[in-house]
Amino acid sequence: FLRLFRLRNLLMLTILVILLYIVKAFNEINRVNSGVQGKAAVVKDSYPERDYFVPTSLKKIDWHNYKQIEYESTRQGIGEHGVTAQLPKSKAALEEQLYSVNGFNGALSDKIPLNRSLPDIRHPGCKKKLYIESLPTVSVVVPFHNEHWSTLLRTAYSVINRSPEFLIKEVFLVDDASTKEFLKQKLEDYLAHHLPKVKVLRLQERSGLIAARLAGARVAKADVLLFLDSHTEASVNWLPPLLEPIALNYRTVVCPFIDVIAYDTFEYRAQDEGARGAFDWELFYKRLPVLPKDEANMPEPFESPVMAGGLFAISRKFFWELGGYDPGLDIWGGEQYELSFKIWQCGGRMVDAPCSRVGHIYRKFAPFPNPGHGDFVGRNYRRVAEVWMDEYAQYLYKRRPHYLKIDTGDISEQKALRKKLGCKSFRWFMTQIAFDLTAKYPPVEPEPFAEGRIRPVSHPHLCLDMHRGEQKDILLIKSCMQSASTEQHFVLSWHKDIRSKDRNMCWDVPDSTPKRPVLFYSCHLGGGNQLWRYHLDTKQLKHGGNNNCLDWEKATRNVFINRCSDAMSQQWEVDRVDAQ
Ligand code: UD2
Ligand code: MN
Repeated sequence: FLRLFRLRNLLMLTILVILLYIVKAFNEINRVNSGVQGKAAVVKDSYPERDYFVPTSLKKIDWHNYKQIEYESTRQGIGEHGVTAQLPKSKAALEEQLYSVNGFNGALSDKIPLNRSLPDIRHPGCKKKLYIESLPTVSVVVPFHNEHWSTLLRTAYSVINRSPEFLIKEVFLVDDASTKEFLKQKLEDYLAHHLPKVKVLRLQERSGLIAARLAGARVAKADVLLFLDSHTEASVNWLPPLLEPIALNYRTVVCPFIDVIAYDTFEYRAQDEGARGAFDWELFYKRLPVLPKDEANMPEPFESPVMAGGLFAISRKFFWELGGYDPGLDIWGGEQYELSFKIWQCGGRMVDAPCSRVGHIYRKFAPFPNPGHGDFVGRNYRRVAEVWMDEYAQYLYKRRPHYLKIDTGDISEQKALRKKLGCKSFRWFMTQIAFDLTAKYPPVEPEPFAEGRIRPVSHPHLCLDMHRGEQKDILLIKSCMQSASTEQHFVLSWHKDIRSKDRNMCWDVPDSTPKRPVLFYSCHLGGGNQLWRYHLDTKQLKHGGNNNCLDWEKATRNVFINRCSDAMSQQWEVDRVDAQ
């Protein structure tokens, strides 16, 4: 009996040990990474049980790559640490030439190392922030059309050098039919030698950035798609802050803070310390102040209504659930709104991660020729408006009536998708998510307070005149034209600025010393130098919060600001004034 008992015990013990081993091995496979820098990690390729990533551990670890940080701190040379750089005068001709084809200083870029160091300008709280040790893998997708060689490669280097190796499954540079010979001939070869993880996909014909991103996304295999522009630089520990919110909820989309790489000096600096992405009713991208509750919570991720467009991470699963981008969007523009509206209206959410910072070269001008596709931006906007914006589309059309004549092409699939996913209304988006937008950008602008010609009470045959009204032009006084022509037609808008009728140029007083002129600058809606008030009783045009009024001198016909007084030369008549 004793022998039997022992045998049974032994058997059970053996089974137990075997079972323990199986569980341990299973756990090992499931571990997405060891989390510790440098240690080999097991990365799972597919998730048969679920088709999106679910973390296997919520333990938080320090993801900083201190070896890389230490190495970068020792680097010296032109453009290192993101300080302002410049070329010697002797290179002016080359500089000019590469400027005109790129819209930025390509010649200077060529002199700055491809793996240059960057300053750590993150919120101090980021330096100690921990992220879960189990993070999803990433496919980076970078569309490019005739990108300058060194800025394109610097994008790739920054991704490879500043990311944990085992999280980057692949990097795709998607060539949107570039015509530069160097890009066509040498890119694959260079990458194979220097950055083997980085692959090139080529589109047969110029199709635009949306088609290029879609092409990359279609072949991507990692859990998360991460899109970048082709002239960006990822900065210290940028990846974990983008991935953690997605690991915790696959329907969360995450954008990094976008820093500025100066197009002329390649200086790396912040554009601001965060903002909520928004738009005006011509669909220009705008930035609204961070909400106080989010400000108090920095540097935690905060919700943002729309993305800037080029730089974001999204789970592959959620991207395709949303149908990717509308493939009918052509070349450039509008896709940032389409995806943002879809994300919010169809059950996702979007956050900005302050601890993830990526630099971007904002070009001085876009150097690409229109590939003969007509007004593709207008058509894209109209597609987005028709499918997603419901009754709010009219506010766009009111400002851009010609959009109503643009043929959108077939949008039935987009509409069917919206129905299939049971997406919420645009009104819901405007009131629940972008609730702070309409105060600054009202769909229907209040009528201007006053409008028309502005003339001295004492000399009604003279009119204020903007001449061409270009940046930094001076406000003049001239003989009045018969009917108010655009040069003499001013709008005292509800923004409390005085502007040209249709050109968005505003009276601005950069120097408020008496006798200094009034200049024209693009309207910034920020008050300050552009703040004016018309006093119905005294007929004065009073500037800003100071005690300056608009004045002029008959002898010289100069118009300027001056200390407010009861001088006749400070009294002005406006054609039409809303007396209320
Ligand atoms: C912004 C976005 C950009 C995109 C665009 C609206 C940022 C920093 N940038 O304009 O990503 O959302 O708004 O559509 O948020 N490209 C092509 N084919 C083309 C044109 C461009 O592949 O026909 C590439 C280009 O090389 C770049 C990317 O698409 O990598 C974006 O173009 P951009 O840099 O001219 O756009 P940007 O930054 O002015
Ligand atoms: Mn760009």
